[in-house]
Amino acid sequence: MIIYLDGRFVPEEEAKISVFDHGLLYGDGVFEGIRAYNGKLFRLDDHIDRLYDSARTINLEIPVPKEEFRELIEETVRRNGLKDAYVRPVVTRGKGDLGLDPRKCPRPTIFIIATQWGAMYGDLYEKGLSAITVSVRRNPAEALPPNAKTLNYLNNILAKIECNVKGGDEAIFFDTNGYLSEGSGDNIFVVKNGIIYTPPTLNNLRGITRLVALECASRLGIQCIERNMGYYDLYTADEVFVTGTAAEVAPIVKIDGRRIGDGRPGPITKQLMEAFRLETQK
Ligand code: PXG
Repeated sequence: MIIYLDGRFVPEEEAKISVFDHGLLYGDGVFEGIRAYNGKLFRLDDHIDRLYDSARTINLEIPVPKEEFRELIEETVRRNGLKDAYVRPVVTRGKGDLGLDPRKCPRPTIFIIATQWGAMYGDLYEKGLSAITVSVRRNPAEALPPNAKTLNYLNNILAKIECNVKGGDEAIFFDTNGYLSEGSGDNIFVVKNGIIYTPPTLNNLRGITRLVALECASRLGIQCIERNMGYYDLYTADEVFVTGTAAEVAPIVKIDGRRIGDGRPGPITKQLMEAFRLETQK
């Protein structure tokens, strides 16, 4: 595996960063997760824009213009000979001292990993996932905005741990107001009476797959409404699905042990799964 690290393409064994890197010491950095389908990076510009916006949120200046970053990502995929890939660009505050102060970090660290990665949930796309609503709340926007994709992912990992312990495939977050937020690594949608609902993006990541799903739905003539929801909306839904670069479009058929709809992936979810698949093959 060839990794891009700070200006060089190196074998994985040589891709090492300092123990003084603030990305490691404090989770001080930002990242993206991008898929390539058939050699083409899916919605690359949107991911680049979000990476730079995440960096802007934490006052981190990425020392490379967007166009160059874009080419580095494409080159990393090429050098690894990948057609269908998952790519992880990371920018950290860089090497500093043991204090928090980012002014002690003169140069951000940049690395890009590209790897083969198929369907995240295997055969669950046909059967549907079982989800767990977790007691840990999504980080409030006034503390750490979920819109910024930072390396500080413990909030999500705590949700995943709780979900694992309770035997689910994916965690579902509520925010500190009790509103439905998102999954640990994907956005959430509820279908009721033929209409798709999804939470507004203050309390979740502005997912790129989320946008693609909304585009597909509107093209199919399915009405989509952004609105705050509670667990009532979740438990009484006809269909629930999640979207993400890793998860793609994945049906949820059980939540907290309760059957959603008829307990099988619903027609609107299936329609969107197919529309999304076609979108990735364009
Ligand atoms: N919400 C969160 C919290 C995410 O981390 C999404 C939504 C979906 O966004 P996109 O733009 O990809 O549609 C993500 C995606 C994983 C994993 O293992 C997921 C993500 C990052 C790293 C790992 O599921 N992010």
